[in-house]
Amino acid sequence: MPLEALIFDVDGTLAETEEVHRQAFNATFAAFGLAWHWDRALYAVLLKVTGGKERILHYVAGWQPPGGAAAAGQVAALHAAKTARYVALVEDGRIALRPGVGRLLAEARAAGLKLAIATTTSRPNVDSLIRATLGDGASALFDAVAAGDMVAAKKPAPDIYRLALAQLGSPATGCIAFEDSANGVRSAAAAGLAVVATPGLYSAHDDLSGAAVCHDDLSTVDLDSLRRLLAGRR
Ligand code: XBP
Ligand code: MG
Repeated sequence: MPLEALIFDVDGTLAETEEVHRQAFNATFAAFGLAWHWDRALYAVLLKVTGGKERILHYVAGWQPPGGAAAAGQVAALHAAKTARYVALVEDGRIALRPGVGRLLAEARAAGLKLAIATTTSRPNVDSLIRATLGDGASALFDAVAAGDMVAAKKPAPDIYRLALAQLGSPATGCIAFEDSANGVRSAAAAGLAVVATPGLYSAHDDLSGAAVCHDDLSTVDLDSLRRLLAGRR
């Protein structure tokens, strides 16, 4: 099966976004009068639960912070406010693509490959990141965007990758996924995809053994190496 498409995770893979997510969560908690603060060490633990709403509910259940019960009842409003803050921070230009990402996207498009996104994060976050890092109209680079609540079960479940594959109309055997985290690698691998892993700030110690290959970043990854990787799976 020839290489047809590249499917990218967003947070930690396209860009190091989690510090901006963390900042947006904390600012939102303060705006809602919640005396909560997620420092880096706590956030590393909470990140094991994917999805912002799910992460807030996990924190309330496990840490029982003040005001937790009431906050859980308005988690959708809390999360919508967090998304708005995150988008504003991204539009401020706080985030750059990780090394090699922009070049690999351009090479793939030039070679006629399809591009897709498969992420746990919310769609407005994806759109703002693509616009801020790749320019206005860059969403058109992607043939498929599977994001956030478009599936019921988030990573590590395979659903979001299955949705991206369905949107692409491509078989898993013709695609390669790019992921930074254990949850992401498990999700993509469970959907039958070969995975290229690039651990980031919050996933440096994750178990990425389900990936076909692991690189510090994507700066050394080119289409020839990806085609060899896919051929080697058969
Ligand atoms: C990472 C996540 C997301 C973000 C926050 O997803 O787990 O939940 O931390 O985004 P991925 P939301 O690596 O799959 O992109 O608050 O919008 O969920
Ligand atoms: Mg990720």
